[in-house]
Amino acid sequence: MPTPNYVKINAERVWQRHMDLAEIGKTAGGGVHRLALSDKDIEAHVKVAEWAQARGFVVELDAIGNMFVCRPGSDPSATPVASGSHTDSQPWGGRFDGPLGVLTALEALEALEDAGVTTRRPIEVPVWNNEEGARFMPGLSGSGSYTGVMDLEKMLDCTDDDGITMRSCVEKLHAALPNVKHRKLGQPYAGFVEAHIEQGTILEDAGEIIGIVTDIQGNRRFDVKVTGESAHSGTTPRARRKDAFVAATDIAVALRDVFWDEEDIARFTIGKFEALPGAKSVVPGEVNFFIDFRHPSKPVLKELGDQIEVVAERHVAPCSVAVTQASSADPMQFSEKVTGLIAASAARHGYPSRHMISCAGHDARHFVASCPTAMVFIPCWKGISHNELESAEPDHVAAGAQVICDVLVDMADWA
Ligand code: HGY
Ligand code: MN
Ligand code: MN
Repeated sequence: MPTPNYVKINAERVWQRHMDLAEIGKTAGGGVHRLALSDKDIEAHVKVAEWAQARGFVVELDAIGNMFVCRPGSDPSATPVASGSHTDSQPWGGRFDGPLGVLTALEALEALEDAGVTTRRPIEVPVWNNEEGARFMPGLSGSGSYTGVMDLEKMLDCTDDDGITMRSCVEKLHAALPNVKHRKLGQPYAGFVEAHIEQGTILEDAGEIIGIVTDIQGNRRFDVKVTGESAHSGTTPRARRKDAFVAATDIAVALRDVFWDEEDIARFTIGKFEALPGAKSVVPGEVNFFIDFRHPSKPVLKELGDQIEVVAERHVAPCSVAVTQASSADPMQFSEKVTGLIAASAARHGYPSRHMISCAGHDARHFVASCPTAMVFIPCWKGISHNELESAEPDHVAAGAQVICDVLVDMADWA
């Protein structure tokens, strides 16, 4: 069995790429504000495309605004393997959530190019559109449309809070890269691997460098609308009020108790809460809030998620409530064919590692059904993410890039 063509990545280059990309949409707090296909996110796509084209890699775009960096293999008829992630961020996000998966994979291609190594299969680096869902709900719609899990036209018709459609933003991306070829959705992959910061503290607490990600927990997300009656805050007695804020907060407190578990596995979050009309002397007549519920167990997702509407109805009088499920995704198990390669690479380089599940959602989930897929985690500072303070160590970024490079070399040689 010939020894695979493992090559050494360039640690300085991959770190500098992160710092350079972080300048695009940089916030005063040292994070990034780069919502999906905003001008800054489009600028980030153009920057990655420039880096790729400077190395002679082909860059392509598809109809949902995914971008692909492609490096040919010796067998052009072979199904490509891929590693990638996203450049869009949360409103006040960090420099590594997303870019780590794009830039470690780009580094792998550059290291192969530097070493003059040709793999059998072509290798692609996808930059998935709208992973975060911070601007356009649902998130993961780039990889979701690509794999057919989500409907392309429906995702293109999604609008942000200002009524701007995803479709118009994709058109702006295409216009920003006029010489880039378009390709149809759904190019199959023979294998997919994604590097990401852990967004938790397990690796950092254990002093380990590589997370061999075996599963992604599931989620259920809900829009909750509480309807009462706007009224004068000075003249309206409590007995006559239909105060949507009081009802919504009663529901929220009751739900917090329902979702509280001793083992602290359930993740129940109300991250967006809006009282309308939002005037200081008006009893709120409407409250809208968003629930993000996550759990590794499918039965628990069903049992607890189904409680939301029941509990809301129980606590809402004299107002009314509408609970709508915005999205859901089952827990997913990754392939041992790929986790085995990750573990072997970590051992080869002496990176302390562990098998673990992902509590965050990632584009990789969409490839589990169609090809061997897994993820590589590296630690991030105090597990902080979706926060401008998010940070990672250069050595850990380099280790992630080296493992991604090894795994791509292995997968690209699969028969
Ligand atoms: O929310 C998530 O799990 C991902 O970071 N977008
Ligand atoms: Mn992410
Ligand atoms: Mn994220």
